[in-house]
Amino acid sequence: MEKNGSIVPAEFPELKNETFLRAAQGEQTEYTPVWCMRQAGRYLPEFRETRAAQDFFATCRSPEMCCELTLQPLWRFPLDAAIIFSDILVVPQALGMEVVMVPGKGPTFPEPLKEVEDLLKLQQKVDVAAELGYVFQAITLTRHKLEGKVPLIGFSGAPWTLMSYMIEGGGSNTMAKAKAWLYRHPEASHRLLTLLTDVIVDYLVGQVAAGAQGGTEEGRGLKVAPMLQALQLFESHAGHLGPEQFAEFALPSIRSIAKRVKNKLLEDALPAVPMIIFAKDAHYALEDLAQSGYEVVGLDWTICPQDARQRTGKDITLQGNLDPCALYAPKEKIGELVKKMLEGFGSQRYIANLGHGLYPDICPEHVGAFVDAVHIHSRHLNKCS
Ligand code: 1CP
Repeated sequence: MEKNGSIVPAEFPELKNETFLRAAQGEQTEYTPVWCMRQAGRYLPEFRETRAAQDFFATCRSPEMCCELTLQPLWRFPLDAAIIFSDILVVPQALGMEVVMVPGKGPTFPEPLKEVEDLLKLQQKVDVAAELGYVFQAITLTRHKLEGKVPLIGFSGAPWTLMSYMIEGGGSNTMAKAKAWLYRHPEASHRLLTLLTDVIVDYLVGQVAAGAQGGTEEGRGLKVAPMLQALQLFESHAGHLGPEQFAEFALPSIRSIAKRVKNKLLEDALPAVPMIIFAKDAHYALEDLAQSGYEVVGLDWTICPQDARQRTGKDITLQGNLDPCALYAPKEKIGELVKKMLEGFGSQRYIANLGHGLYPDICPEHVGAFVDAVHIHSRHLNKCS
């Protein structure tokens, strides 16, 4: 694993649990795989302890810390996938913007984009390996330390969601400033979205290269490797756009990212990996999302499983969508809700998850109850079908 003192992406341990990857590719599974968005997070006391001493983005820049935080939930729960600990806002940082974590407030940009001219301050050509190499190192290290237990998911924010943070300067209830750009400066908005799309494509391909099996310096990927990773694109602010703005300002980049990442992986002789699109609150675009080039469509909890199945067709894997707040319910109730969700989606071509990330005050024991309920009820459903 170490070569000239540095960690290299090669000779990873053999994957022991392929259930998540099988479901993502549309193959039969013995049970429904499950993972949770934000499974590495503040609801875990050990996470709070590890994170307490350091600045959030300093944590993101430390491959050892990212690795440790990624693995923490796996020591507690029999999850079927890990997601690398990082944040979507490392991409605006790579474009030259400052982002700081303000305790009690969240991520903040001291100098957000205000005028169209501010676009010129951004790096127009980003050397992704130089700017985000620390994420790639975290992925390589984590792939080793995972010991093949489960696959590792890499991720990025989608262009519209990142653009909205870069203009708002942080979280916002209305996204009024970012949406004003779409109405007043459509051409500049497209320029920014294109710049982000270019960076995201290189960033996602770099993540696969960092975790791909057989990626030795002598013959990177020449042997076609088993797929040991997946990628998720987070369009967390899709719900602020209506159908028309989504079609104009979000969907084209979402489609382009899937197509370009897949082409680039092929060109670079890297393994193809399943891709997941999670566009929160974009129910109006469900049919389009199912056709946008991703193997898996992630759903928030406002969509009923049966409707989602009917609208997306048989050739797509769905992921989601229990309301994170359902985990405040007593454990028996969580079991009932999971059973209902599984009956709605069916146990195949399905990856169980929440409809959004875990909240910091959710009890870890209830997360365990959710994971166990998915495994138990899906095995039962499979036996009965
Ligand atoms: O101090 C802390 O620990 C801050 C909490 C925190 C954590 C644990 C933030 C700040 N980011 C993260 C990690 C993180 N972020 C992961 C880790 C892997 C995992 O899921 O286990 C991931 C995938 C993200 C992605 C992310 N960051 C998204 C997309 C998912 C989503 O929630 O919709 C978004 C929108 C962000 C921005 C962000 N980062 C952090 C916060 C509090 C926010 C939201 C800010 C806001 O809009 O108000």
